[in-house]
Amino acid sequence: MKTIITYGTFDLIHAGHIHLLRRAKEMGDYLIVGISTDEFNKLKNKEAYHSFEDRKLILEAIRYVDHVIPEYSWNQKISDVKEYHADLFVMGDDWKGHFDFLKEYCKVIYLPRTEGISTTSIKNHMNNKW
Ligand code: C2G
Repeated sequence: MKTIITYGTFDLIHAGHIHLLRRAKEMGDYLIVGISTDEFNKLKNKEAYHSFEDRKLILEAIRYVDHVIPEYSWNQKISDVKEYHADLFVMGDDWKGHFDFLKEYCKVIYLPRTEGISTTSIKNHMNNKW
C-alpha cells in the first residue's frame, strides 16, 4: 500500500484544495492530511475562518482523504513520515524546495497550484461585497 502525506490549513475549502487532494490520492492508495491547528496557523501568520475542528470535519468528508492528523509544528514532518510509513510527500509548488529535507525519508513532489483561486481571494471578494 502506497501512503501519501500532505499538510495545509484547508480553510474555506475550494477547488484548488480539492485538485491538490485528488492528484495526491491518485499517486497512491492512502492519503494522510496534516491539518494546521489554530495555534500553528498563528505561526504561519494565518487566521482561518473555520475552527480546527470544523476544518478537520470538512476534510474528513472529502473522498480523497483517508486520515487527518493535526499539524502543530514545522518540525513534525520527519517523525510523521516515519510513523505513518509515508512513501510520498506532496505539496503545491508554492512550497517548491521548502521540504526537500524530506527526500531522505520519502519521495517529495510539488504539484502545480490551481490558478485563480485562494482562500485569501475568497475572503477579499466577500469583504468587498458587504
Ligand atoms: N493549493 C493549490 N492551489 C490553490 C491553493 C492551494 O494547489 N489555488 C494547495 C497548496 O499548495 C497546499 C494545499 O493546497 O499544498 C493547502 O493549501 P493551504 O491550506 O493554503 O496550505 P498552507 O497554508 O500553504 O500550509 O506545512 C505546510 C503548511 O501547513 C502548508
